[in-house]
Amino acid sequence: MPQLSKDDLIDILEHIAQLLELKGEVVFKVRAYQNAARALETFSGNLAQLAEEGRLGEIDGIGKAIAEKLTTLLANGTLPYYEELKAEFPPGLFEIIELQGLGPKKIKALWEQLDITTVEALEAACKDGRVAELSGMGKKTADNILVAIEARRKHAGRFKLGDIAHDAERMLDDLRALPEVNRVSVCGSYRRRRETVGDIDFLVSTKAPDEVSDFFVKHEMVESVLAHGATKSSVRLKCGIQADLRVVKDAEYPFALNYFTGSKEHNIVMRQRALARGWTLNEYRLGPDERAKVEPQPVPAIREEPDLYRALGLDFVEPELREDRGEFAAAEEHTLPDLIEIENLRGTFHNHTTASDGRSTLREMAEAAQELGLQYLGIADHSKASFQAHGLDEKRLLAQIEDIRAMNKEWDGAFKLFTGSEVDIHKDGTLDFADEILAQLDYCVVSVHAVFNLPEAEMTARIIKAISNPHVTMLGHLTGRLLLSREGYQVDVPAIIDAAAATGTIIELNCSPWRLDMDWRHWPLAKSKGVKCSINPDAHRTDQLNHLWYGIGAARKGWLTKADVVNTLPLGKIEQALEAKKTRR
Ligand code: DGT
Ligand code: CA
Ligand code: CA
Ligand code: ZN
Repeated sequence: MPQLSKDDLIDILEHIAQLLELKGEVVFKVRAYQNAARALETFSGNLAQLAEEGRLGEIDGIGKAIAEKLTTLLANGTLPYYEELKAEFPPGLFEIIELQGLGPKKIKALWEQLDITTVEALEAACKDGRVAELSGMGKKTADNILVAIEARRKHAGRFKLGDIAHDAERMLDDLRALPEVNRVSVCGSYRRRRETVGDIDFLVSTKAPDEVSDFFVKHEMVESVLAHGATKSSVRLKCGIQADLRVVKDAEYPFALNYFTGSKEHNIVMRQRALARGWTLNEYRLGPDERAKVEPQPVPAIREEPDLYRALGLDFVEPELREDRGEFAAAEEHTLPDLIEIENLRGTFHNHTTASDGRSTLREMAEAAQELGLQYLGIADHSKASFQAHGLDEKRLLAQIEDIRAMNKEWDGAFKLFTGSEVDIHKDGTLDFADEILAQLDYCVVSVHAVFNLPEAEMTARIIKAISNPHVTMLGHLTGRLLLSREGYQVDVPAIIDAAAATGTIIELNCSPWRLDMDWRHWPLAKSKGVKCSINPDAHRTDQLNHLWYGIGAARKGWLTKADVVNTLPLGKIEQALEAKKTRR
């Protein structure tokens, strides 16, 4: 069993304080636990070692009784006192405790007088007027509780990276602009570019923690303050997501940056590697482990994150790869990939215009692509089966090809639009356009847009049949998932990857932040089979060309390099890549 972390201990202390308050314990006893939690937050030494030496009570703010409990927790991972205390309460009450703005006194009154022990019962009692009738509550309290229950529902889930990235970057810029701030970064799942994010973690090093924390909690984007301290603050942003700020000394920064970037799984291996060298690693420092069974090696100076990796015998691991999915072996063997960067992109495919369901015209899309510095843009409006999306029939498609050819003459080689189509894959795997039509296009993407509910084997066969057509250049949004709202359809992804490899079909990384499909977890397999990726924004408006930023994050998370992604090829080379499948033996 892994040892409890400092954060785990802080959570337990805070929880004990809440439960004691709910029980009606004397104030000083409650305070003792709250103070101990605060003391741990700012403590930067080696907890495990102090505990082993029986010296936890020497930490300012931690008394003898709590020191003993912490020692037990660190040694055994559980604490009988805590387990017994929790057992005194109905489990549903713990969810009520989590509601914003409901203190222990009110929770106690609701429990004792109305027998309310679940959020559902609380909601009903607020609605039928029973809560308003309790002494010291009133209609206003009942209404506030309903708002808190609603907020809990809304915030229970996770957020799409694309829904919070703007706020995260803005806060980052604003923190960076403070003269007091020395170093700053976003950490956590955001820095690792996960497709969804639970909360945003900011880290700052400064000599003026109070000023920086005050700035953070008073920021214009903040809706409410959940916690406010010199080293740790939490807020709810107006967009709904929680954001944490950690403030450390500059010497602690590389360790905190690494710890709070995670993932937890990655951190565990980092700690083990430190221990193996006779060191302990936590969010504040790398130091000699006095309990070490091996003779500790001298601890090297660490100023930046790469120094830490080097000290542990590793090449620097980019944040996107820190999921404990093979990065340690590769970092040891110097075989980590040189990950793709946004500057590597030369163009992109799968974009819509007003001809189907897009909001920007062909010319607007072309101009926006040029402004982004791209050399080419692939158009792919819907085909006729997607009638809700105003899909193009053969006649309109051929007319669009003429328009594009005329426009390309204007640019005279400096920029190029590629003619294409996002062709629907029918239920039986046939395509929405005949080969004679497809043969006139520079490229085409094929996608499933209807009949999602096939059994896995049938869906897999349907897609494989579609991509076996030599005119099909790439496969669009492989699973059809919509993040946090629609599961992808049942499909055997490894079998599709094999078929793409066998047929020479490119697989799209649809980088609309609603999709990010094919998922980053499958790209290492695709790459190992030699399948190429095209990072496609599926833009329906000029500003959605910026989805490419999410695509780069997802591609990096999938271990992809510039060489794995076709739309890094410049004009003059990309044409051959689009033709490659048709000219295969
Ligand atoms: P999220 O917010 O659910 O999208 O995911 P993360 O990865 O941002 O997780 P979060 O915000 O709870 O914590 C940020 C990082 O802090 C996490 O990636 C690793 C580190 N961390 C937090 N709690 C623990 C822990 O109990 N043990 C270890 N080893 N690391 C932790
Ligand atoms: Ca987080
Ligand atoms: Ca967090
Ligand atoms: Zn589509």
